[in-house]
Amino acid sequence: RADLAGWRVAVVGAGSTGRSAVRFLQAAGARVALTDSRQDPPGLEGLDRNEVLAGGLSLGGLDGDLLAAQDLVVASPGVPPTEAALQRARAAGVPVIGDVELFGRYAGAPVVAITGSNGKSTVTTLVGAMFEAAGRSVRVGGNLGTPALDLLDGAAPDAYVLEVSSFQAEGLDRFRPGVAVLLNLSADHLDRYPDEVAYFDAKLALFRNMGEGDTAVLNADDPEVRERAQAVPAEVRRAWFGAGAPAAGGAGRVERADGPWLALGGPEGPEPVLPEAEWPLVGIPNRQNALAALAAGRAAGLEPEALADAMRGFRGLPHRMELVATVGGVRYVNDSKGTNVGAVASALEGLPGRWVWIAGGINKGGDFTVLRPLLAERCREAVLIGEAAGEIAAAIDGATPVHQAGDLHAAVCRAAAVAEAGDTVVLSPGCTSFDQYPGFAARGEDFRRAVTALEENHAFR
Ligand code: UMA
Ligand code: ADP
Repeated sequence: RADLAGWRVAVVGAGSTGRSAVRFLQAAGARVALTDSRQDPPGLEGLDRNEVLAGGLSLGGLDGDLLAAQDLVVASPGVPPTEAALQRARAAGVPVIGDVELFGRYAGAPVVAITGSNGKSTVTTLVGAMFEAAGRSVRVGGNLGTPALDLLDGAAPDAYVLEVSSFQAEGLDRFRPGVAVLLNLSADHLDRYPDEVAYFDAKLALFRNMGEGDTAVLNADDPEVRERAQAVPAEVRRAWFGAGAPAAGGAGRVERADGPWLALGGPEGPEPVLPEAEWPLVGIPNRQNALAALAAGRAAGLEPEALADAMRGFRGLPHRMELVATVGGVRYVNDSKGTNVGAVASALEGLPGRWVWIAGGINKGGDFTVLRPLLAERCREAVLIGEAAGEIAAAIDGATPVHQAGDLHAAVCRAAAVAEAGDTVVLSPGCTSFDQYPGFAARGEDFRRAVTALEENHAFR
């Protein structure tokens, strides 16, 4: 990091990424500046303000003049590259990069990077667990939560596992992961990108600098991924995963006398790793996640026994198809992290029987009309909350009964009233939570509270 000493570097955005970048750059001896659209962003207490001020602290608007006077700009993922202040910096010849790019320049160990529209956090966590099961030291983070630069603290581990969002991939320049996973591609973030293609292109940037000796782990069952994989450089080894028999180097399924197994594709054919019945998570999307992790773990050089151990012990993440409780014969499932239409579709498809679907929040440009056939077939009622309630109601009108509720607690009460024994009530909002909550986790916890209240009421009766 010595090469950063004395550099003038501005960090754009004072969220968790920005703060991690400031800490990293200060430790490297750079002269750091910080700018944020907000007048008083929370969380600046943890930073050495005097040091920050060494380069300048500019709040209440992104400061293009400040950025144009730097040697380097590190932009937070939430700041679109089209932002005028960033364009100003670029026009002045100042390189603008993201935190994952900076991380990659100083990461002293191989990186497994995971991207895609849905399932990233799940796969990232599982691949991390695979390294641990193999007795390797590993640091796991990125979009998942711990900013990439914070993973560089202390001695280098054996490997890094990083969830990379499309926003983070946009800030890449030379970043070259040894193994990179493309889980799936479906529409998301259309509030930031002009169209689906631009969003897909952003994700593909993760693979741009990969070459000989690297592995791209790709979803064979996703037509969009198959098509777009042509953009991955030809020298990169392809490890395909899917529900069929595994290709050499990839992952898939084989039928054995005792049932289906998750398997690796070995040089002499399929190598069964784990009986599917021993994989703890439910649903086809989660099985895809298991297969992707299996192929990635193998590509990273981990032994099949360790891969099997990690899969067997995996409990999934909260707020992703999490069974909260069963009350009066009705199952309540928290899928608060389902924030785009693709995630909702896979969540609803995978639920047995009939369900009451709770959705809404802020729509990121998702097209809810595609859910109509599925809703018509199996939805008892759609209970809608938040800013997008009216818009979603209009999109699904006639396909299923619709009820607009004020907030999540009212929505859970309404759902409980219309659900019948054997049904599932599922919060899979297809929207962000920012109109009513600080994030998806707070929304999911509120759902849990509402269900717990319901449970107590039920017990009382
Ligand atoms: N800001 C500006 N101007 C802007 C936009 C933002 O000044 O135009 C400022 C805000 O005032 C705020 C700061 O930037 O002070 C927020 O930065 P940020 O939005 O980049 O968010 P971080 O707190 O740095 O968190 C980011 C990721 N957030 C986004 O990409 C929006 C986190 O993913 C990630 O966990 C974290 O970095 C660590 O890597 C969250 C997310 O929602 C979970 N990701 C999206 C998703 O998963 O769909 C991509
Ligand atoms: P991400 O980090 O990409 O947002 P998560 O692992 O947090 O992914 O899962 C987010 C949501 O996406 C979950 O709530 C679940 O409903 C859905 N999901 C998970 N895995 C998949 C998959 N492989 N395909 C489609 N949807 C998925």
